[in-house]
Amino acid sequence: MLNRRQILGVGAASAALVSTNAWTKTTNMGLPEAALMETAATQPPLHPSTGPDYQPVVTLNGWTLPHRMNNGVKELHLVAEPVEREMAEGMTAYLWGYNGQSTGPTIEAVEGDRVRIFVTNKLPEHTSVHWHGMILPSGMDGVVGLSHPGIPPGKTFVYEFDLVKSGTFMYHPHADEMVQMAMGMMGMFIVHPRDPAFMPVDRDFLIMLNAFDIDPGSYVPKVMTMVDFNLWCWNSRLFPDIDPLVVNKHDRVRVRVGNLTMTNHPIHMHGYDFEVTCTDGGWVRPEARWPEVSIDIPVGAMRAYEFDAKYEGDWAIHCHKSHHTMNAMGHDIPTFIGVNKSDLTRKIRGLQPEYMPMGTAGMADMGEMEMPLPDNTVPMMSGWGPYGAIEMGGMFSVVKVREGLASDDYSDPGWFENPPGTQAYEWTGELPDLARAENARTTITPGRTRTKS
Ligand SMILES: [Cu+2]
Repeated sequence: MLNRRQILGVGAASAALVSTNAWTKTTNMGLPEAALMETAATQPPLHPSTGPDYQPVVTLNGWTLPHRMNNGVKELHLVAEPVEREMAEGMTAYLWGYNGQSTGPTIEAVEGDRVRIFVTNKLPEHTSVHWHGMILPSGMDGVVGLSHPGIPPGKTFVYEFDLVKSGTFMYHPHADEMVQMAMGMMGMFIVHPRDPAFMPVDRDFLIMLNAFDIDPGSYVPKVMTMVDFNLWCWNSRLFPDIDPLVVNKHDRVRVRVGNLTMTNHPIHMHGYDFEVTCTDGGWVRPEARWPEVSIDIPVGAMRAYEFDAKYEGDWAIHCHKSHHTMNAMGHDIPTFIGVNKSDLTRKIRGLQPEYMPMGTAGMADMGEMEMPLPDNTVPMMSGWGPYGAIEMGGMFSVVKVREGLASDDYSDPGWFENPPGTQAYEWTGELPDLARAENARTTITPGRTRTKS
């Protein structure tokens, strides 16, 4: 027979069990509301309302998912669903994503937090969420068939784990992955250090590299494409409509870049050198860092780099694969450089007066031409700067460093005005005959220095 104390003990034990059981609690509390985002505009940083302070990230053309606290657990609600994403002005794609957008909302939490993430599946097939780079229990890892059964359409699964380390992580389905990722299902998961004094920055930007193959004039990605994608995006957005990275002069700036495409992307930023300070494996110790001006982001990986914003200006930031700074291009166009097409042009204009020959002097004229395009298509290269067409598309933006911006001001400050004497200019004096290398060679005497005093 149990005495009163033993009964109480049993009662306390079962109460403790109940309090760690997610289902019981959520039945009482109900599902956290699923926030939805209707716009592709960059949302202001979401400062923490509870717990340790941190500098929240800014996801270019994206947003951070709000959470609620439930008995010390951070609860979030992701909804996997078909979405309409404005990839650039004049072009919308029918994708799959989370909470109204692709890429999905950024998740932000703090090292040591326990998170409970509800995932509701509104797709026509099963899905799962893999928490890329996270240290967590095997059953929470989100590999369909291995970690747990797929989340059937219409059902909600719960992932719950402790965030044992800070850093930059990603999330994406590990279910029918080729299709679901080609459709745009991915997002980033930032775990801030518990100690706000650990590697603090003033601005912290997020870019997820992703790619689609959408024929000009159509809306749905071709999911069977393996290499030859035609839209190279940051957060499912294309230049000229990727927002700039607005930075206050003297800020310490971090840029975190994740890559869930099928190829590597050397991300090159002008005007600065910088150091890799974090990978999805963790923070890089100061003595292990080295300087770079381009950082290759491997497939399925993340690199974060940091710099002190010492130099004012408008600095290009882009993938250094030149085909990745183009939009919707066909790759089977012959090269016409040096070809005289005037005869042909005259004949075609007899039939079609508006015909324009392209590419005989290079392709730069593509940036300025207002060519008739099919509906729902972005020009191959476009975007206007203060001095003309920028002749870029795809994975391109501008880091705008300005003096005296307020700490949460990310609004576009317009174009940089170069101080007098600091801009390239046209030479209007006389042009001497240029010495050809061939002639130059004959004037060099072997074994002698070229310059005599
Ligand atoms: Cu690239």
